[in-house]
Amino acid sequence: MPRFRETSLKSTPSVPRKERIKDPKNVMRSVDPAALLMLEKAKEKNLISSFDRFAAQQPQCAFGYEGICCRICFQGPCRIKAEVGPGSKGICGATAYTIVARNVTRMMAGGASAHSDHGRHIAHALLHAAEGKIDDFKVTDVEKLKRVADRVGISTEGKDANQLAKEVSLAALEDFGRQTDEPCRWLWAYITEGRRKKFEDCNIAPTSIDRAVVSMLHQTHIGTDADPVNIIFGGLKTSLADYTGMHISTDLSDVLFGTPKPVVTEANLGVLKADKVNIIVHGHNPILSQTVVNVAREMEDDAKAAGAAGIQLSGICCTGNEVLMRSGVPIATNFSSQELAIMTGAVDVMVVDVQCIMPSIRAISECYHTKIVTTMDNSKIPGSYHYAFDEKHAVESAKEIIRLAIEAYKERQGKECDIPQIKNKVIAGFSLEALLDLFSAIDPETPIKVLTDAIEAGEIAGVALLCGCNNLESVHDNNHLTIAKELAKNNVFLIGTGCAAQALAKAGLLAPEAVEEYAGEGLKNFLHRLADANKDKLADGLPLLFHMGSCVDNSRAHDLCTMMAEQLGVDIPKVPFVAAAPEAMSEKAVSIGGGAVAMGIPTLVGTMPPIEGSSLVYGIATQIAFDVYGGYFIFETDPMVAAEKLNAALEYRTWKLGIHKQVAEKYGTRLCENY
Ligand code: NFS
Ligand code: SF4
Repeated sequence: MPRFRETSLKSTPSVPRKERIKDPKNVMRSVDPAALLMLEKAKEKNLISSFDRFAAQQPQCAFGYEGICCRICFQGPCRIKAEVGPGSKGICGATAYTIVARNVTRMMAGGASAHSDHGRHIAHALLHAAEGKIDDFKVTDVEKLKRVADRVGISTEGKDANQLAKEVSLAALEDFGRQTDEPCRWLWAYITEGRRKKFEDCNIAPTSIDRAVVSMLHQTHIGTDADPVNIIFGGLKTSLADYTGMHISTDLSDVLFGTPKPVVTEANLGVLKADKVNIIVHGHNPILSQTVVNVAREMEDDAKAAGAAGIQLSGICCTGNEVLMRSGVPIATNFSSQELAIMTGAVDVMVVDVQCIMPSIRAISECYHTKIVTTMDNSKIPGSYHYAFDEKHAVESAKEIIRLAIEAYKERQGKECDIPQIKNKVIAGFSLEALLDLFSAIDPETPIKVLTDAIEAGEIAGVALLCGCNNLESVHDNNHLTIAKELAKNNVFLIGTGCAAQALAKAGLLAPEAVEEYAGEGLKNFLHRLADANKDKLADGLPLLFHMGSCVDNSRAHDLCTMMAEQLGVDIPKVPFVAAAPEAMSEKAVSIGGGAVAMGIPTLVGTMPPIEGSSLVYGIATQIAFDVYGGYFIFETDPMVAAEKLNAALEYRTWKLGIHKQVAEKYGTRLCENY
């Protein structure tokens, strides 16, 4: 018997709300040594960063923090002030559970919109490339294109790459705007039979992405839905629309720019070079960043002619992950420390696209020679340079941006840089294809069996996906590192995406040395076996955590989980697979989390989303979700306890899977379908 019942994980966080209020004077809230050095410098120079602003916001409004502030109509804001009496409801009579449910599902709709718009942009670029309307992009990975077409049910017979790409991108665009009642194709094609049935039964299969978002905004308008279960289930539909958009983004980015393969590179602010032209790409959309990377290679000589030793590219947030995965571009830092990168004084241009870009980078850049370049119509920052990045002139725009960086480099001459000499080796680039390729060195017939066998044999404890953001509610990167190390010690096979993977990369956990330092015996043996079988391909060894890409690439992790389910002959709620967003903060994280739970995955969130104001909604997220979908949220802000809960969830699932299999074998019956 495992130590925990699965139900005991669904409790309230071990740190009470009051104790989570932060020390307003402490701005040194990071465990990243490079970030800490920069925060010291910032103090000396009187520069303000998000760390100071976080402190200045304390104590934060408890109504907002708990999700019981409603601003959906302007009779409000209404706040739930009392247990009973007129103060227990908003002016319209909305109760805490309605208000909390509406607020959180609107966040899901925001997240689904962000991911999906990014996917739509890629689908358009692929369509226009296939139609020959743009010269700067083409189908790079024909094999991936065929795999995607096969998967979503488009025949590849007798079609050339462009014709197929056109059909695939049109099918993807249909998933955004279908008006009939079939579910989104990219969702249906990639999930288990059990999930398809579940989503149909619960009426949460989105028919199109845009419609799911619009329906959610309608459902949460004043005076529409007051039923928290119905609202949250509507939110889950939006989350599955988000999943669809993420999958389209990943698939079509791979088709356009190539499916990632293992790369060896570095991470943390030490990747900046004082004697080079430093360009940081920041945001999410690979269309821009990948073009900048490709063009920079051709413009090395221009940089040298200006007296620089070359061009140094590096990345922040998910656009950084995209170019890391495909081109081995080093990681400068992650979300919370983005301003600190500029404070090194070494960044010549920071070029940004969409999402997670702090408007404050512009004010910080003012203190240096750094130029901030915005590129998207829907994402501008007053006072920065705007180079409209239209896909018809992508290469020309990228060249102009690089020329601007070279000019800025010249301007920097004679000024001092403060680059912390801190960086770590990184092995990344593990698309699902790359991961399966590693496994196939041991079992070429059924590569995924290498992973599931090791779990069934008890060598490894299961799989954990570490994903999501930074959130200064926790000490920067601390939750990520603590949880990863604790899970590794307990022999959990680790995969990662987003700013979580960047935190671990900066700290050296994506280097082979980390396996020796942190992995438990079983995980160590497993990774050694895998490394030995792949010596010819990856002489550098294997990392402790396998970096699968940006946040939209959580779709790769979902596919891994689905393959495990199919190999084990069960649905996802039985698979020893957990997800964790230890420092989540964005609407996208809420959307991704909802999707993971609907898929049947225990999902830890290490920073509190605004739902504590309704014990009913809290219960839906932690208990009812489990009863209906088999997945559930674990809210836990103490990273040591969080790791314990994740380990327990894996232990319980592995144990139960074993029992169910034994029983089925003994009595010759079908495998029990209960969670
Ligand atoms: Ni994900 Fe990636 Fe980072 Fe959070 Fe922002 S960059 S899309 S939202 S902060 S992980
Ligand atoms: Fe207040 Fe109701 Fe308006 Fe919300 S929708 S602000 S609770 S009156």
